[in-house]
Amino acid sequence: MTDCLFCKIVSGDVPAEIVRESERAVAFRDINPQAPTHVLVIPREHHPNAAALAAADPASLAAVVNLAQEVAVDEDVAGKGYRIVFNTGPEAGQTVFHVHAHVLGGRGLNWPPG
Ligand code: D5M
Repeated sequence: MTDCLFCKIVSGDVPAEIVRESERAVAFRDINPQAPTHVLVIPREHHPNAAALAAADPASLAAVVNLAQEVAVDEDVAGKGYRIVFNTGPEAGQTVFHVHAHVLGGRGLNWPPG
C-alpha cells in the first residue's frame, strides 16, 4: 500500500530500528515505548488488522506470533512473561491500520489494561 507508514518501513523508505526479520514478518522498536521492551511485529504484506490477516493469510499471522516469541527470547522477557497486543479499531487505540503486534515486557504489566 503506497500511503501506509508500516509498508514504508517494510520497504525501507522510512527508517526504523529493526531487531528481527523473517520471510513473512518484520520486528522493529516502537518509537514511543511503553515498557522496557516494546517492539512492533508486522507482516510484510498490508492487512488492516489481525482478523483480516487471519482470514486472508493465516500463515503470516502465525509468522507474526512466532517472530514475537523470538523477539521476547532475544530481549530476555520470554521467561518472566510478556504481552502481545493487537489494538483493533479506533476505540481500542489503533492508529496505524497495518496490522501490528505490540510485544511488551520487562516490567510488571497491569490487568485490565487501560
Ligand atoms: O500503535 C501504533 C504504534 O506505532 C504506536 O505505539 C507508535 C508506533 N509508531 C508510529 N510511528 C512509528 C515509527 N515511525 N517507527 C516505530 N514506531 C512507530 P497503535 O496500536 O496503532 O496505536
